[in-house]
Amino acid sequence: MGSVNSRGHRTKIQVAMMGLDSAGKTTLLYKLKGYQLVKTVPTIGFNVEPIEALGYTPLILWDVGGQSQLRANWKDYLEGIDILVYVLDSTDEARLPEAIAELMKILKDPNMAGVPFLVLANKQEAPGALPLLEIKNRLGLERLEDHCWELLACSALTGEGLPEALKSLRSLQKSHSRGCLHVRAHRMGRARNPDRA
Ligand SMILES: Nc1nc2c(ncn2[C@@H]2O[C@H](COP(=O)(O)OP(=O)(O)OP(=O)(O)O)[C@@H](O)[C@H]2O)c(=O)[nH]1
Ligand SMILES: [Mg+2]
Repeated sequence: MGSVNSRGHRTKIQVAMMGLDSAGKTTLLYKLKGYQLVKTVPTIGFNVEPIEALGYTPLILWDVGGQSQLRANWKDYLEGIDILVYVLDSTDEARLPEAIAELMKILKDPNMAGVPFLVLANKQEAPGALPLLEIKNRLGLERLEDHCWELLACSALTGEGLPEALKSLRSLQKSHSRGCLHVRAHRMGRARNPDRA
């Protein structure tokens, strides 16, 4: 998947987006594209879109279907990726353990060695969404030593947190090539201190 020019610079940043079914991946993809809110259907296979911003290397965002019978195929999308985006449904407390277990499986894949990842706690605008601090504690990502990661709150519905998500992807991509500088958790519209997330 990786794309490098003759000077060794990335011409595209390949991003795989995964997470359980109904986490909001497809809604996120099209919101990031700037489209009007689209009504989604469960993704069978994948959607892929370039996300371009003036002056930045384009991101190629692969949105992979998350239904349980499709997850065996996730590994096929990990080869050559620069960053993983893992989307959680913050309102689905019942399936949070399953979502975390699937993330841990992905991180064990040999293609994920050293690959940074961004966890998006989506649907944060919904009543009953788990607070980011609770999600952060349940994820226990501090234990991971082999990856740079960030955790962000967002809403694909309102678009809140998405500019920050794009910023995170840029900084994680740099950390991929320069070593891990930081791990962070950001809450929507609040201070950026992880202890206050
Ligand atoms: N309240 C709320 N609902 C959302 C948000 N993002 C997505 N949804 C809804 O969640 C449902 C599932 O969204 P999708 O984007 O299709 O989910 P997906 O992760 O692509 O699901 P699969 O393709 O099956 O893997 C839809 O009804 C969306 O409208 C959000 O930020 N807030
Ligand atoms: Mg989908």
